[in-house]
Amino acid sequence: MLSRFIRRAPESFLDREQIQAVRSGRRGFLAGAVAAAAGAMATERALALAGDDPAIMNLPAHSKGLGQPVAASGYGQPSEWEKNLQRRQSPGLTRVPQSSVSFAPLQGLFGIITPSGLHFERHHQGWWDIDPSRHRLMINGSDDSLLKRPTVFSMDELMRLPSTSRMHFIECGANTGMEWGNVAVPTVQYTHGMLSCSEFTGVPLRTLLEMCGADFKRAKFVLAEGADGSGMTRTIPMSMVLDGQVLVAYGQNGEMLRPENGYPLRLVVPGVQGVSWIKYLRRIELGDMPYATKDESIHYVDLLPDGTHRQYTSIQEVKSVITSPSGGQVLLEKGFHTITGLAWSGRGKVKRVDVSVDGGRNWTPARLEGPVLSKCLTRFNADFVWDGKPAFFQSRAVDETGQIQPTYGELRKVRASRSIYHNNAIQSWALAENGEVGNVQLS
Ligand SMILES: Nc1nc2c(c(=O)[nH]1)N[C@H]1C(S)=C(S)[C@@H](COP(=O)(O)O)O[C@H]1N2
Ligand SMILES: [Mo]
Repeated sequence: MLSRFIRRAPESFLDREQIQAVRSGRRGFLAGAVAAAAGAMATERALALAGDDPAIMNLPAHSKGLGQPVAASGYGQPSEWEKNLQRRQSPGLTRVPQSSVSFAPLQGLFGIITPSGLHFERHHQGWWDIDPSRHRLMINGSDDSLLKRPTVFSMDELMRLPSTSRMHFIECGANTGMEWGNVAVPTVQYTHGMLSCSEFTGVPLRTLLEMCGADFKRAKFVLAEGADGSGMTRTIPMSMVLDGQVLVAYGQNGEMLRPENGYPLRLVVPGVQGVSWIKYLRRIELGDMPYATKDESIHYVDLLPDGTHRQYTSIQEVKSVITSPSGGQVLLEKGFHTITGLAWSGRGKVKRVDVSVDGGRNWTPARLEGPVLSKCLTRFNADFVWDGKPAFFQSRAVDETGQIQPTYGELRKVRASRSIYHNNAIQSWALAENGEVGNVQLS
């Protein structure tokens, strides 16, 4: 039985074992595995490698029987074994689930794209699955001189126009908000999970405004309005629209937007806090001054140490977080581990990420995994060999404009600790001798 198994699938089996061997630091074992892979595998060697591991010694049912038919489900679902990877709500954070948040499970994601079904959700008055054949986008001016041809577009009309696809992160301005005062939540899902990244497809807003005859000299501001009951409206400066980056988007990761994320139409405002990415987008109005809507004059403002408010901020500043090892995870063995995380900046590309395992005393540059795109998540990795002693993991991102992610100490000097929004401080995770990782704050 054993030799038959080895004849059938030696390479894939060895690859997995090699990875496990590296992870657990069993170097001698690894050398043996590599040697065995290189040449024809002798039976004794294979037996030694397999040990008495039942996962190898007993041929599993899936290697003997007939599998599932194609199209068992018309829309594929994740493996049964991945059920634990879920968006989650923070119990007690909000009073009703319609005006609430679900956080993306950053600790379990790879690369930079967030699977659409795990994209964080932030609704002010619940989500809707709007019939696209009845959805309209109206574009008008606050007076007719700002826009020559006010127009109402159907989805069909919009989807005939030249489109573009671009990968961008979206982060709620309140992400990491619970941590302002002190450590508040246990896992990276709750500290940083109001963050996601997708490939969005849509029509540049600039193209639509040109079609409608906008007076770009006088129309300095854009008001975007959603079709849900929240009356979600935000002012966007025209300067942001003119460079072509703002999209009226219907696509997300190769398919239509998910209902939770604004189906059938949402605004994509790269680099800007999530609240400006109006979902269920139904109206764009051009104006010659900011609109001072409730979501910019009352909400999403920062209380400064001198008691004044910082309003109309929009860019999400440079930030990063180690997603693994992170709070709630456990290192099972000493030896080699990969430190992995995400970095992003609303001002452009991430230039560098430094990683520390001693709470910020020493820093080493992490590897930035490509592609490194503007206003998009960037994946970074760094090597860590655990000697069994306590450690403090931190990451610090620098963007292409030279902005450096601040420590809590530096951020609180200018912003005190009573804010809710715009916390881009360096996150620390403490590794204990028993392998448990927890959330701590170091200044
Ligand atoms: N129409 C509408 N647009 C909206 C919101 C909303 O409640 N209604 N919430 C905003 C906020 S605060 C954020 S952070 C993002 C969240 O987008 P997501 O739910 O796709 O993650 O949508 C923004 N756009
Ligand atoms: Mo938000």
